[in-house]
Amino acid sequence: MTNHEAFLAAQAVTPGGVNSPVRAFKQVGGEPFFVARAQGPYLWDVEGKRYIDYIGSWGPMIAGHAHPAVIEAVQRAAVNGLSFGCPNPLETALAAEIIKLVPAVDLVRFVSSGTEACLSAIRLARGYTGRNRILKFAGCYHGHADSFLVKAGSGVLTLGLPNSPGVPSALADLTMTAEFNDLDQVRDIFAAVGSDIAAVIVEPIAGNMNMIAPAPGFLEGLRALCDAHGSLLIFDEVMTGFRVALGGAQALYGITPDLTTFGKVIGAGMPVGAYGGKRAVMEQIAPLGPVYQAGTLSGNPVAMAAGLANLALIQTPGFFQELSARTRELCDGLEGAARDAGIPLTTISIGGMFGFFFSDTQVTSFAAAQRCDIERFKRFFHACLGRGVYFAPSAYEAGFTSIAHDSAVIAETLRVARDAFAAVA
Ligand code: KE4
Repeated sequence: MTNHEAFLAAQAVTPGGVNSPVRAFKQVGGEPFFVARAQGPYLWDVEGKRYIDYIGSWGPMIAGHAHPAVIEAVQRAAVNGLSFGCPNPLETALAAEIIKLVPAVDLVRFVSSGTEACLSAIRLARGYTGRNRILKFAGCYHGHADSFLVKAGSGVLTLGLPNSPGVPSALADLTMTAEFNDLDQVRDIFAAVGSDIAAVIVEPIAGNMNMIAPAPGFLEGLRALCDAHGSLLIFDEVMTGFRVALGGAQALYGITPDLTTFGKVIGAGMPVGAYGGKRAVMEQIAPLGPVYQAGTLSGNPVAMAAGLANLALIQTPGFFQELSARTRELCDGLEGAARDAGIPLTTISIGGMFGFFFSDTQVTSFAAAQRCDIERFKRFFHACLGRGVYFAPSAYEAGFTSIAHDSAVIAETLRVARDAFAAVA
């Protein structure tokens, strides 16, 4: 079977032939390849072509694909049953591990996706504060719950407008949107309606507008404004959690959010999300409190076992030092290869997460990310893909390394990138 045949077959039974839109290559053009198997830093498609993978299932594969310890944990759990719908000790063990690694979290609730974690956190914040408004940031993504599929309206309140059909405007209206790293704008919004804001939700390091770090003082400012107005600060660490550092972005920046959402790494590729935070807030969740949230497969033993194996691997001594060094080596090499080709390129890397922009200046805002040379990105993406290196199929996504991306893999990547830059110069 060829990739094209696989895509035709998929399109016959699934909208767009994919189960998540970014996989369809709409942002870069062309057709997606279909994966037959993965191992370590590699994917193989149905035609047997091998790719060095810088997506890693969008974050979970921080130990590399099909890590023996994760596979063994999944197999060991699976033979005892796939899901019970009853409490099991593995849920307790994974919750305890997250609490150990993230001091801001006293209690954890597992769900089955990052979307579910973020929508539950928002409901909890609204239930805890008795308020309805939330504030998010343009370019930040918190999954596809209605309250998040909202774009900024006009005016200081930047009242929400649906950015997808099917999102009721009455609900979108309750989501205000500010610019990431624009603390003055956030201050103005709080000055206007701070007493109505249940929560601010933010990716502490933005990974859905490519990768953009918080400006100095930005996260601290959000913390202070939430404290001053009785709003909750929610760090969406679905992507950054256990990815940019062992304790996530909150450990890097020394900020204590009221709630944190997790996903990806804590499931090692199995469907897991989680939200957690201060006991006083989390105790409002059913069955302890009145805020309802539930899930048939929440905390299922196979997913918990996979997550436990992944969190054990990332606690191996020197894991994040090695991961960070390899990611930095990749980015430094990309910058050097682009420079030699006379192509403006800036990069960013933190832990096992990175971004590169076809721009001659550091990108610190969504607007700046949108001004980059997207057309050249598309050509570079395909020039790399054709040579066996798979970067994210969108200029607005971050990249992910794993501990399996050793120096030899990085060196091979940079040889390919050098040729690809020459091809798009
Ligand atoms: P999921 O529902 O896709 O598990 O998680 C939603 C989510 C929440 N918060 C953040 C910060 C996220 O990055 C995500 C999902 N990330 C995307 C990649 N940018 C998943 C890839 C996809 O949509 O297929």
